[in-house]
Amino acid sequence: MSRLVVVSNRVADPRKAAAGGLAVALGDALNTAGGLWFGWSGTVIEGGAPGEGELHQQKAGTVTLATVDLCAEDHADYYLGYSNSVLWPVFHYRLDLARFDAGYFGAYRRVNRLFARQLLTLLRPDDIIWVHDYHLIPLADELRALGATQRIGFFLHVPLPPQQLLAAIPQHEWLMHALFAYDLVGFQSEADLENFSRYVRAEAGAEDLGDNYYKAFGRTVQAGAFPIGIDVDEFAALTHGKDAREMYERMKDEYSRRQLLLGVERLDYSKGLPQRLRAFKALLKKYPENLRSATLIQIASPSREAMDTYTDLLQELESLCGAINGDFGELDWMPVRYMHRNVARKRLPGLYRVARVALVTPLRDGMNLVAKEFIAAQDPADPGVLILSRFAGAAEQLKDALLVNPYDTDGMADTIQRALQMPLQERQARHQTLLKNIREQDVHWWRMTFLKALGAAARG
Ligand code: GDG
Repeated sequence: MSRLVVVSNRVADPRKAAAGGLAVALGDALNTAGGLWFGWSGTVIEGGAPGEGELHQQKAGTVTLATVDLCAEDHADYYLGYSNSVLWPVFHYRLDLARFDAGYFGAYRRVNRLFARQLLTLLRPDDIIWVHDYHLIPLADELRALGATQRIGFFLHVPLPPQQLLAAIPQHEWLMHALFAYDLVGFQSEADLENFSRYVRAEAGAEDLGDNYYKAFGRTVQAGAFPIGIDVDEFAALTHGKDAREMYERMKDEYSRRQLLLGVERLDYSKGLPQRLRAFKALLKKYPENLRSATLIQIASPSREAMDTYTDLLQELESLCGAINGDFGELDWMPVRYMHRNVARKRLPGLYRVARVALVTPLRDGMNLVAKEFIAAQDPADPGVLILSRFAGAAEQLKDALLVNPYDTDGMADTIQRALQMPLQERQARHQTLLKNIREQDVHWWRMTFLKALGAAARG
């Protein structure tokens, strides 16, 4: 059995319950065959040399965690710069927020080269390598240049924008060319796959060989949509755990008389937070029966705080929440409870379960796992309602959610009202289908489908 090598910008110990996300998703697969997880250590070395970084290795059960430090300049230009000031905004359709600084691209190449060089020393001939996300698009190309012949797959966790947007990145051709060094490229949704197919045909004259194989730049690659899921059973178990139950009991008393709406995400401009608050305000205006009753708890966990775009958003949110509470609040009721903090993962399901409505309304999202976690945490006998943006990858699968356009403030207010008034029978029926959706395509399905396709991909 081949060893699995996972490469992602950040590495986590898959044994730690607090890890969540990718760590939970890949933990099993890595554990099974004694895998290797490689990435940035999270350490920034002040005054270190660009393109250089020490390699550290540590055992976490059967898994080896191998990490590389970055110098301050590489962290600024590769991570905050090219990855999060160019690729993140453009891939989320936000050209207005992108900063095409001259130094960023050089650092992106340099760090990918550094990672390739360090990773190569750890590789075995029959390893299967799975590279994750936009920070590492050129990694396979760099590995190939050093002679690596292993199977290498890539999964993009964020959306791939349409050709005309992608083409705004000065190095768009270089990036897409680099994708052809993989044996398999996976996207979250059919829409992303369609954008890839259109781009490579229009910009690179790619030949469509059928079965999602494309030939361009003298190379062949297979592409596919592999929507990521959650571990439904693990999340259900968390929901019935002590911490989540405590959270549920505590909140239930307070909200038995009120209707709780909930938003949970990293504080990020892709998540549509100001739009959501405006829709909530419109709800209170248009449907005054919700005054003194509907309460929105918004958890916005801190993210990328070193960046101006994120601090600007923070200020905008604080001012919007303050204005709504000032205009509509009463001495014994505040419409918005906003928390710019992280809630412990073990407690999160308790909050999901007490909510009558979840507002998952990003302007763009690769998938969105909060939507799936919310479904998994509900009581099937009395489930809450999921309001989901049509622009989240998850909307392709979760058709029984109430789908909204987050730019349509009034439309969103009407949908919230509908959710608050939805009869029990309809809530149960919708939840049943949604639960089936997230069970059928859960995280194990995602991982196995991707790895099976990678193992079977024709070598080009
Ligand atoms: C990227 C893509 C894609 C959030 N706040 C807290 C907290 N979280 C956890 C959630 C969930 C995870 O973080 C967020 O995952 P999402 O999928 O919603 O969003 P991104 O972080 O943007 O992830 C996304 C994903 O990759 C996977 O491919 O779905 O589209 O953008 O698990 O629960 N966890 C805790 N406290 C918080 O306050 N503990």
